[in-house]
Amino acid sequence: MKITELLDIEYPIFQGAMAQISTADLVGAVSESGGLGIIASGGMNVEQLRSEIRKVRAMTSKPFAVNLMLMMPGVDDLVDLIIEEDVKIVTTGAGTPKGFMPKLKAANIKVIPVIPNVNIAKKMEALGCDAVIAEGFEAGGHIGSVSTMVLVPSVAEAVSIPVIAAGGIAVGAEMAAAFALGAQGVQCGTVFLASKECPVSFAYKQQVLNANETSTVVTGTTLGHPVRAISNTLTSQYLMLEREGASQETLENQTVGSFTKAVVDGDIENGTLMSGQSAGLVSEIKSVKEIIETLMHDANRIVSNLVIG
Ligand code: TUI
Repeated sequence: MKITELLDIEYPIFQGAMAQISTADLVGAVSESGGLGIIASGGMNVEQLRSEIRKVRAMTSKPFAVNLMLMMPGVDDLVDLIIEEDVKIVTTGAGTPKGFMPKLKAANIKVIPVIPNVNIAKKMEALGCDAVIAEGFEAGGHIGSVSTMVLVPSVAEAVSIPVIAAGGIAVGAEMAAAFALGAQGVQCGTVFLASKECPVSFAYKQQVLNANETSTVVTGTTLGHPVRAISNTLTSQYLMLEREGASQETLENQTVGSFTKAVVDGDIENGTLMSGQSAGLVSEIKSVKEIIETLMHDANRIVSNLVIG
């Protein structure tokens, strides 16, 4: 079954769950425009998540999802809330949803994990997941090590459930390419970060618009949790400390509260401006509706005109 039919959405475009960013304002706009809006529950408690779910429902009657950041403590309570609030679709990140599968499936919830390689994709299929989001190294935030170009066809070959491509996708040409690689949909974060409806500081959006394809860097590789963000004073200091072999404690102290500094305060030098490499392809702030319609229109036009050989 097509992913649009499976989830009852108009367009095969997911909005990536960005912690502290993908809240009702953005999610409601994406779902109302025919894509799949996804609430990022990372950093939220039960009451905050309940409030965001209800705000989205006040904005749209169309389907939306909640993302579970599995590294976060307190996920159990959020799972119970999702079931209680009758949310129909859950995406997961940064771990395996194994422990929650019986509960989620008993509640008839579609479960769609983000995965960084074929091995984990196969495990998710065996667990009974409904689809997977194959997220490449180009993505923003916490990332795996395989590029989208290699990951998507490898995962599409290895599993029979639908594959959604993520990491680096911001324009129609890339959406067309993702479908050519075997994906049935795309998930985009960075392009929605720069949307009118996105609640981040204007300074953060401006840095995405100013970025080119070389503007992001990956920090945290030495600690085993690589994170992609726009290069600034904080990432330069952090990378220097990593090169000098600084301790885990020293490195972790560098980034305490740094994401909030970027999202809320607009501190573009000392905040962590998580973003994918596709920031280089985003040059103007558009409405969510315009972003979705442009992606669909351009991808279809490019596919129709494609000639090989
Ligand atoms: O989760 C993400 N991206 C994120 S989470 C996040 S919050 C954060 N902030 C600071 C430091 C660290 C995290 C920011 N960005 N993407 C989805 C993703 N999932 N990428 C990689 C994975 C993943 C990794 C391992 C999924 C499954 C997995 O293992 C499954 C297993 O077999 O245990």
